[in-house]
Amino acid sequence: MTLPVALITGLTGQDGSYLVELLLQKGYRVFGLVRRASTFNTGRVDHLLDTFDTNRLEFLRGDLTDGSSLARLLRLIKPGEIYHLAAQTHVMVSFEIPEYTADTIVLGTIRLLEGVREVGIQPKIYNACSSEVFGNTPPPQNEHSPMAPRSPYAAAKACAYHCCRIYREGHRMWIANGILFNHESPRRGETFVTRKVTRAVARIKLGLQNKVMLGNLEAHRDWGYAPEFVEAMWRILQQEEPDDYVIATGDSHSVLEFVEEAFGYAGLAWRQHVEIDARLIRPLDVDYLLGDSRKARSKLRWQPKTSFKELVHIMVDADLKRERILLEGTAAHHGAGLAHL
Ligand code: NDP
Ligand code: GDR
Repeated sequence: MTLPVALITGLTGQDGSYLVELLLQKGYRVFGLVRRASTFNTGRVDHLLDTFDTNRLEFLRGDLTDGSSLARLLRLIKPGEIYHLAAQTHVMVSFEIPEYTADTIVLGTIRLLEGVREVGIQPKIYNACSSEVFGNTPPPQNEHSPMAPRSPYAAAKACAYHCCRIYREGHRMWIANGILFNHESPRRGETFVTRKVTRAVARIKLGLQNKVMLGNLEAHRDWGYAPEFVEAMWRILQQEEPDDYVIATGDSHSVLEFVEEAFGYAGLAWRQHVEIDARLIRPLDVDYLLGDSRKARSKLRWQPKTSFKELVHIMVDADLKRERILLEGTAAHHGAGLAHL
């Protein structure tokens, strides 16, 4: 029996790591695009290498900035489904490296789509769009809300979204945009605000640091749980016809509320540990995101399960566990000096 074949760009990222687990569970053969880095960058998926034989999961070297590598991979594996997740994903960083951000998001997407055309395959393609494209369009935001990007990242995501629609309509390709609102997990990158806070809470609780510097505490985000959001990506590609979907919880909280919940859960007083650093405040920020995902709920039969509080607790618990393990490792290396911790 031939297994369905999927290609994931961005497999080493937060979403890619949960998606590959889901696809392997569902019986897919999965290929992951992995870029070259000077240090190991497969930490989020290394656990899978032991679990699955190499016929089910394979990493292939490539880069969104290198169209020839994308075309070569497509020719080699001829995937039936492509989950295009790779990107420069940090909004604040996009103000500092706008060209690279646009190169990965806009040109990277075009290179991938052109590669598909050149190789002559007809896969179903998922493109990772973002709620950032809505900017300060009043909440709740859905598939019909105007896009008003407020960062180079968001502008690039809006452009890639339109490119995907143009290829869908113009070249009759099967491409769907998932307009996902923020989704978090213990695997979230450490420089995004939720993980920055939960990691700091754990380290403060264990006496490893005392302060955390933050920027805008007033911004509101609709935060969901990443494993549930990758399930929506898969459901989008199981539809007969390609379409665009907002994926969100419909519950919005401020950064300050996240901080209060995380510190409170660990029994800490946030005011004693949080300081505002003006350098972390963005030239432009998105004030209030709250998604209306009724279309996905009815057409995809998808719905989120994890509440805001549960999400915060999952992340704090995971960081406490991780920091304790790291601490024990340090104690083992450095001997008795740290044993009292
Ligand atoms: P991450 O930042 O965790 O992962 C990004 C992935 O892209 C990593 O695998 C990274 O590789 C890879 N990547 C970056 N640059 C390149 C490149 N030049 N060539 C090849 N690969 C590259 O992002 P998430 O998992 O959180 O997000 C997945 C996608 O969904 C992204 O497109 C993001 O913009 C979008 N999105 C995310 C949301 C969220 O809340 N998480 C919400 C809405 C949209 P490496 O591991 O080597 O760094
Ligand atoms: P976002 O996530 O920009 O929504 O993009 P991030 O966690 O970076 O910021 C959320 C809000 O928190 C405020 N903030 C801080 N942010 C960071 N990173 N660091 C801080 O110290 C800090 N202090 C306050 C920000 O100003 C902002 O208002 C994420 C990414 O995953 C994108 O790729 C994705 O498209 C969107 O979510 C949906």
